[in-house]
Amino acid sequence: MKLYSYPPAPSPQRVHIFMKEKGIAVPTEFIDMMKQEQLRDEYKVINPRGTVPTLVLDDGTIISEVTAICRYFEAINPGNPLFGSDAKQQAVIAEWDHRIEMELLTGIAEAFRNRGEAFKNRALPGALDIEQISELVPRGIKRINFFFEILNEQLVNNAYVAGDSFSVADITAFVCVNFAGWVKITVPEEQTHLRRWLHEMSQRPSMQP
Ligand SMILES: N[C@@H](CCC(=O)N[C@@H](CS)C(=O)NCC(=O)O)C(=O)O
Repeated sequence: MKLYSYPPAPSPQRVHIFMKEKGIAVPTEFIDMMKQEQLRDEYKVINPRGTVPTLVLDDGTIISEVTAICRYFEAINPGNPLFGSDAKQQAVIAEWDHRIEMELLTGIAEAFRNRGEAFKNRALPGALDIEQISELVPRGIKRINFFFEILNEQLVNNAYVAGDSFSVADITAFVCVNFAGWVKITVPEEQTHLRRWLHEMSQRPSMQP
């Protein structure tokens, strides 16, 4: 098994935190996104999508979605389940994890990639060159601020994002809340529940930079 990764980027970060929480170590090759190594032909032979992370299994199977990689790790290391134990817990965790990806992560990506020279014609990650749409920047900012309010509300009566135990949804949310800082959005003073949770998450050994 081998992981291809660029740990400073949000998607790979989710996998690295997950692995630390589960106590999993996998040989890892560094793909330098600053040098656009994810778009080189040598890498695209491994993952034609041109994205990181990528997990290659011993039989050659390629897994290139964060959630799919984490699910694979969970299945082969079922102790300390991060996708939930019983049916209800699994559904609630899946709901929050998916919402955070679809509503918060995509909002941040909209705001981050649709401005600036660095992402000119690179408005989406991966192999498809696509032009920026400047109107997506304010839309993304609005989506981030809205979802921070949703998270703050959810954390009023819940210790963790998906209830009373730590889960993969906390990892996704933690990475996203920090990623929002890349577009200069931080948790406002008045969102005390989200701030409490963020502080607690940042104390976990797996979340250390
Ligand atoms: N759909 C993949 C996307 C992973 C992804 O977007 N990774 C980013 C790094 S955070 C990437 O590879 N970007 C390549 C690029 O910007 O060209 C997932 O959710 O795992």
